[in-house]
Amino acid sequence: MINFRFLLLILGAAFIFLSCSEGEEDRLNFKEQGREVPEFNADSAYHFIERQLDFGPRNPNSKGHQQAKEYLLNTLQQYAGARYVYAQNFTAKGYDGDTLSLSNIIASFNPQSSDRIMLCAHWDTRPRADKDSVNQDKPILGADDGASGVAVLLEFARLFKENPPPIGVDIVLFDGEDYGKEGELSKYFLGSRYWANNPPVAGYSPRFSILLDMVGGQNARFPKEGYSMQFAPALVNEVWAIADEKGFDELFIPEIGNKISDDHVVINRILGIPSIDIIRHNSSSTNSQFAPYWHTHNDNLSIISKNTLNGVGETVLELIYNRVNVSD
Ligand code: AHN
Ligand code: ZN
Repeated sequence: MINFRFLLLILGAAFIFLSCSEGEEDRLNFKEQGREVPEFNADSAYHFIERQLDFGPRNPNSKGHQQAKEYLLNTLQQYAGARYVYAQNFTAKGYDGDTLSLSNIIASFNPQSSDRIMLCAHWDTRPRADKDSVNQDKPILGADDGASGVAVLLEFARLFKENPPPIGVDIVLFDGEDYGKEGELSKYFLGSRYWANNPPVAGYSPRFSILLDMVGGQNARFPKEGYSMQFAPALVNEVWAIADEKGFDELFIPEIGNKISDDHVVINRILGIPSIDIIRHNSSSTNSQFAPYWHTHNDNLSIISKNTLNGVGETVLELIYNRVNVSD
């Protein structure tokens, strides 16, 4: 009799243990939810790129940077409500003794939900065109490298207001991502590093994070980025599977790409949030890592493709509204 009770106890404990650990795994376990998914408007996303480019280059301490910050705050406040938008202001050491005034911009949707996901992009642009053959010391416009990821997220914000997402969503726009000189990683990712070391909400632990970087160019290809595969392969595979189902398999190609240092690596390493990067880059076999216009003055509106924006937008919206396992 005692043995039998003991056995029950063990079985009970095992059951509780297994159901808890399964609950944990569910956070990156996806299933069709039978929910309606709002339609991504690529014209609107394109317009959000134009609006950012109107301010000119948006590198730290520039006039365009200050103006873009105000624009992003105002626009997000319009969609999330003023109470749920926050500018995390901080300073960082730049080159030549400069002090950079930087801001991460955060907007929360469905703010009551404790069950959350995170979407991010960098909003700053590069202060130099080091891959160009002319005017290398002039800041770039960053239509793809900067504005595109932000524009897709602003379009999401617009849709979140009209169609509240089934899970809490935080949009985080990082500053100071692209400030560093090539080979000097310590001056890249200034915003994500500050944010991860000083999280505005203590204990913040979304299910996962998706970084969008250079998601608007013509002829874009998104191989499965190497660090993303290391940190959150289930999420990568789900996103690429959705893209395949929706006919965006020429954009989201089923190849393992290089390992690209970017804001998602910072988030993974410092906070342990499973994070992936949807980033245009070339497959390992190619000589050049990035697009031909990367870090040149050709990264302007002329290389932006609404088709690319649409493929990324529709794929990620399907994930958010219809694949994330949420019981309501
Ligand atoms: C490096 O260039 C080391 N990583 C790519 C991060 C980046 C730059 N994304 C946009 N610009
Ligand atoms: Zn860049």
